Amino acid sequence: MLYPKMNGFREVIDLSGFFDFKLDPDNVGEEKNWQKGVESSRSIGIPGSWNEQFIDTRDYLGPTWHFKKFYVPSSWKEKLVWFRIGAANYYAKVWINGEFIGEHEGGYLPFQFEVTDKVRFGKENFLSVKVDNQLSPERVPPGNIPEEEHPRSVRQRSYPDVNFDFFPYGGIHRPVYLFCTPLDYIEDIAVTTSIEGKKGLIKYRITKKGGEAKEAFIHLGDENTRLDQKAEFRGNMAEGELTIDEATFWSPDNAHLYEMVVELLSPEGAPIDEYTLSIGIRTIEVKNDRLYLNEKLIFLKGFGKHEDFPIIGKGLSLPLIAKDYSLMKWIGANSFRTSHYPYSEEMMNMADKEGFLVIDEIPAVGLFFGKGNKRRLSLCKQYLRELIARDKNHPSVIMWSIANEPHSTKPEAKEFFRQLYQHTKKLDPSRLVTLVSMFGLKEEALAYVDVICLNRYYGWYTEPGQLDRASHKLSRELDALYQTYKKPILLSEFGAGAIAGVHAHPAELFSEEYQAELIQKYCEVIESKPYMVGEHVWCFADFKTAQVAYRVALNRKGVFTRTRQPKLAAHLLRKIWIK
Ligand code: GCB
Repeated sequence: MLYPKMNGFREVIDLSGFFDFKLDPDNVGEEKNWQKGVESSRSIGIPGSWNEQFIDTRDYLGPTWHFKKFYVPSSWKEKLVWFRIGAANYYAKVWINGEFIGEHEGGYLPFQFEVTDKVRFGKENFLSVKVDNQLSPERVPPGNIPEEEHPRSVRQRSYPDVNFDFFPYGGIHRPVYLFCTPLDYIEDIAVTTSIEGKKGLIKYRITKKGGEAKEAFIHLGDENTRLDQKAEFRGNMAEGELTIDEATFWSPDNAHLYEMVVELLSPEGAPIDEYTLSIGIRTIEVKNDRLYLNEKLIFLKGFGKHEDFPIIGKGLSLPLIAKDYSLMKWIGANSFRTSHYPYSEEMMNMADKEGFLVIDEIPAVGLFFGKGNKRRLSLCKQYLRELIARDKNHPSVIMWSIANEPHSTKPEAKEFFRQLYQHTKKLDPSRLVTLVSMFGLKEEALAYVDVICLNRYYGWYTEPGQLDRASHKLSRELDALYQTYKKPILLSEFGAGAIAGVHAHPAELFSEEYQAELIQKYCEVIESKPYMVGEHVWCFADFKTAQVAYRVALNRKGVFTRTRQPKLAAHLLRKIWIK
């Protein structure tokens, strides 16, 4: 799926801004024809979650409506018109001028519909989007799970009753675009790269729709290189390969990007559509239980993160993205995981530019097994399909994560993850696949994955206040896990809660000192083991969770506060990571 871009053949209108907004707690909107509008509403800022923009909506998770008038230029008459939402959490239904356009399940991936026949050119149009974020055991990620389906102690039940540890913000979280393409257009481009000595090889596959175009013209370049090639379509697909003899490879040290311009040609040879992609030439592989980027050993230093900020909730904020990358660079990180859902396309583009290695995770968090497995599996497959369609061309993405901490002690979990692993490999054989585990040795599905991701909280949830015991247990467990699977291991979460400004000497729980000491001890253990391929601290910044007795207003495991000020641990990590 291509991100909408402006060029000589395509135009984009960003509909983000204020929308009219209305709650629909009794779910009567469709019956009452709110598709065509409502009498009373209030304004909501989009992109943004609805929870914190008003004082009466914080815990509201049911159906809501977003309305907006928009204009379609008459110059678009000879084009195809598309409507696209970057992400809406959790279930969205769209109407234009009262007519149903389409729907989408899953809160973190883009969806688009061709609406050429539904819009009025040169006139005002009316958009209504129903977004419903009810928690349900049927949904992924799940919530409101009945006791008999997934027993938990009363103390673990939060409000709202989510089966994961972040606030279930609802709303239109990413940009709403109207865009146009030519009638004959480039539908998709997929690129994979490889390396032979100094050579960089780029394989591409272009798919087109409509018309009689027989050829595409491909131009690849940077300040030193310029390659041009024609590719012929067979049916709707054209494939080819480009070789750069002295290529500059993409890596965190040098995030070098080439520009690839694809022109679609009419049968007479005139350009009729165009799309430009940024391409990084790099390889990623596991050899002898180690991780190699561009045939060189690589060690991942970084974080699990969240999309989370006061007031905007999970809404896209470009300044926040810029700030987070600048802090990650300052601290010496080279990677992060999109815990626990795909992040915005804007965040992913910046990872390519800034040279960060990304573990790209689907929203399969809090998975449990039993009734409803079939639906959960098919949703996870859908998420992987959509995620790979969206992110396949990013050099920054090195690994797909198929789940975070599934409650997978039941036998059916093994088959579930075998299928998900195979599904992912089939969709993208060029990248590694991981599962982020809390069960460690008891997690049978680790037999399938390429890299083992393990989350550990010795010294926090267990052995609180006893850091020597904690590192000893960690060391023993890592060795045992490696002996069993002989696979590279990434410690994908470890950390301690620290309330900024709370100090204790000797260190104790919730003090900045304790968080810093725990992180230091963990890094020492991890870096002493050659099979460990990285350390991702949990978490980059404090973040909002549902209300529960063991969270102090926020999850405090951030090494930065929620508003991005460093705690002691941030300064310490900078010393560890910038050597
Ligand atoms: C985990 C989860 C993460 C939580 C974290 C914690 O293992 O993957 O979502 O926030 O632990 O702080 O408990």
